[in-house]
Amino acid sequence: MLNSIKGMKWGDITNTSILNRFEQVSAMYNAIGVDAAQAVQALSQIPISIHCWQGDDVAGFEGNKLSGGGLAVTGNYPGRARNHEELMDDIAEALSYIPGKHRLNLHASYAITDGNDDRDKLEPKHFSKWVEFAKKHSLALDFNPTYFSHPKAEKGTLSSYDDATRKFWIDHGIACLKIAEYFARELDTHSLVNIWIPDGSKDIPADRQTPRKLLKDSLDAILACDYDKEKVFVSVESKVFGIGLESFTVGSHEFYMNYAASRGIMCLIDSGHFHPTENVADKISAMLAFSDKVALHVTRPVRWDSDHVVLFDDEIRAIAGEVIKHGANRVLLGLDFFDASINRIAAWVIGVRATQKALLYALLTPHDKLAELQREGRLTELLIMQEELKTQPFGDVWNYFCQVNNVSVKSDWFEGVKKYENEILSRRN
Ligand code: RNT
Ligand code: ZN
Repeated sequence: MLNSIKGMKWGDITNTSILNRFEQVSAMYNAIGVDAAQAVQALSQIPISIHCWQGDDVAGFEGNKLSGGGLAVTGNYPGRARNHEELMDDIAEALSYIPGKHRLNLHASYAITDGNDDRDKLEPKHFSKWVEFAKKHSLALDFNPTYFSHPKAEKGTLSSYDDATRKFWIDHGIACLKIAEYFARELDTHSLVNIWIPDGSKDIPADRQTPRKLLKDSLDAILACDYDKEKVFVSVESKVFGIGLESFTVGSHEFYMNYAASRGIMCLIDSGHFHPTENVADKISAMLAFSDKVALHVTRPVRWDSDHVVLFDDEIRAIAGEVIKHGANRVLLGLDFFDASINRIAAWVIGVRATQKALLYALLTPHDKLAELQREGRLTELLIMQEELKTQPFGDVWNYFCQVNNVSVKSDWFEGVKKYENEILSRRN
C-alpha cells in the first residue's frame, strides 16, 4: 500500500477504525450543535463544476496553441490529453477518485468537429459525444464560449472596433447558448454559460468608453437570441487585469456587475481576478443582496492570477462558508485552475477534494450560533469560538465521507493515478 508516496503510511485506516472515530467525533460536534452525519449527507449533494481544461493545459481540439488574453499555463509534465478520447479517459480516471456527483465544465474549443466549422458555426452535434460521456458518468454540463486562442481574437472580440469581428464573436455566443440549451434538455438540469473575454490593452487607452459600449451592445445582441431562460443561466466574468492587458480590461468588475444587474443575468466571481488583498468570499453576500444567484470560479492565485491547484486553505474555507450559508443553489461552484507542472489528473483530484474539504469544514461549523454571538455583540467569544473550531477533529469526518462514498480515504488514490500514468500517460508524447 502506498509505495508511490515514499515512506508515507497512514496507520490505522480501516473501515472499522474510521467508523469508530466518526462516532466519537460526531458526539463532539453534537455538543456544539452540529450534526456530523447530516453534514456528510449534505456534502454528497453539492455539485462542483469540474473544468475540462485542466486535462490539456487549456489547449482545446482546434490545434491552436493557447494564446491571447494573458492566460498562461506553466510546466511541461508528460501525458497531456491530445484529443477528446484521451481527455474523456482522463476525466473518468479523475472522477473515480472524487467523491460525490458533479458537473463538467466545457469550453467551446473542445467541440468535436471535422475541422470545417469555425466557432461561429458550432452546433449541438459537435458536442453529442460529450453529452454521451456526461450521461455515462452522471454529470451535468456547463459551458463557456471560447473568446481566446483564435486568430480572430487577436484584436479584441466582443468589444472589437471591427464590425465583422464583433459579429463573428456575437454569433459564437449565440451558438453557445443553443448548445447549452441542448445540454440542459438532454441532461434535464440547468446549464451555466459563462462569458469571459480577454479584451483590453497593455498600455493606457485613449478611450475606455467606446470599447465598453461595444461590449455592452454585443452582449445585448447575444442575449436577444431566443433561448430557454429557465434552464440556461448566463454569467459574465470580470477581471482586474491580465498579462499583456495591464492598463485596461474592458470587462471590469463594475462593468459586469451593472450589466448583469440590469439584464437579469449572473456575475461570475473568479477568485483570482481581483487585487490580491481583496476578500473574494466577502463579495458573495454583497452580490446575493441584489441577485438570486452568483457563480464562482475557484482557483488559487499565488501573487497574481496564477491558477494554481486549489488547496484547503483559508481563502477556500471562507468561500465555502459563504456557499454553505447561502446554499449551493444560489452559489454555483466551479473550478478554474490549470497546472502543467504536476500530474494533471492528480491536479484535478487534489483540487476537487480540497474544495469538498472546505465545504465539509463549513458544514461542520455552527454558523447560526456564531451569528448569534455577532448579533449580541459578544465579539470576544466569537473570536474564541472561531479559533477553537479550527482544531475540531474535522479529518475524521472527512475520512468517513470518503469511505461512505467508496473513494480512497487518504492519498491511496495516487496508487491508481500512478498506474494510469505508467500504463497510459507515459505512452503519449
Ligand atoms: C481567465 C478566466 C477564464 C479562463 C477559462 C479557461 O482569466 O479565468 O475563466 O480561465 O475560461
Ligand atoms: Zn475564470
